[in-house]
Amino acid sequence: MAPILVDNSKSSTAERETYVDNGFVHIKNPHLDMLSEDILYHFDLGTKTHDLPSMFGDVKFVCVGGSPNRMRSFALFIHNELGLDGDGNNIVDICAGTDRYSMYKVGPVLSISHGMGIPSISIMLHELIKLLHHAKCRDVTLIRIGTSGGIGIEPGTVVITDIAVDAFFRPQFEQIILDKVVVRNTQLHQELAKDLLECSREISSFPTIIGHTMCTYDFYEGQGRLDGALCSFSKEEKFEYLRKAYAAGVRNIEMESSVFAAMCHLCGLKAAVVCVTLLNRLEGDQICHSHGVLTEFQSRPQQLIATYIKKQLGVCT
Ligand code: R2B
Ligand code: URA
Repeated sequence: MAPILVDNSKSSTAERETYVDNGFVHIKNPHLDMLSEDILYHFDLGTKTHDLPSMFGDVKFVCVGGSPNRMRSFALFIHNELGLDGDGNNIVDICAGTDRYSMYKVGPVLSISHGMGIPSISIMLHELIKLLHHAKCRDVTLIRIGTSGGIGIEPGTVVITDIAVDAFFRPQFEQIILDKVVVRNTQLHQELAKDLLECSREISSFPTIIGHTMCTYDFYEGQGRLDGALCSFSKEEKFEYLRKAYAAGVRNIEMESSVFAAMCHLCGLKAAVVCVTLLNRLEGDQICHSHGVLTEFQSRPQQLIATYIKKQLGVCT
């Protein structure tokens, strides 16, 4: 049976079931209305067991990233940057009852880990978007801060994604739903991307650019690496592919941006993807920097987002 293709990538309303109105996240999934309780299983939270509006109602920024440790560090960092009371050591993992994701709340900022790859971040986003709805959050901005491989740019460069593209450089994400391939738009919020680039001008210690981000299903063969356990292509084919990606406007490669962009776009959420590049893929495949260099690189998107959040909240630096 050939799969049925449903192309919703050009229409913003074709399947919009969740939308932002008056700043609130509305969910129109009729099946959810039938539930007497909504259990956000992978967060270990629920509408009956937790008072979600009082726990999360004041959230304005949700920052997500792959690693639980990195998102804890970000929570501590933003705590200091916002000048909140205490030394931050009492910040607890709200999802401590599960080891699927970690979640920290620091004032109006939520910091959540999403693991690696499209399936992992997609599950997290379903539960996060329902959480924002149940908690009656208003005017929320979502930002993915992560790592990536650069193409033709200096390692350590921060790339703000304008649009996420797939492995064929198409600005779309294909979600398989029942027996259909549903094509979704991966456009990110252009004004937010520009505002973030503007913010980066205030931090002179590292380069920041806007570019397309390619999202893949794999780190090795899927990103044209020669150093996986398997490799079914030549060095020449690898470079031809990466050069084509560069010519198509791709400046970095990672593994979550397409579904993140598609889900946020469909739900009308203001969203950005900001990733540091750990290497230049035209120069190699292995990540050989010292732990210290990698830690400093990974702090760069955090510094940029902290600057942006402080500006939005009117916190003086
Ligand atoms: C960036 O880094 C991870 C792979 O090392 C993956 O989660 C991603 O998008
Ligand atoms: N993350 C990726 O997905 N690819 C890289 O090359 C580096 C980090």
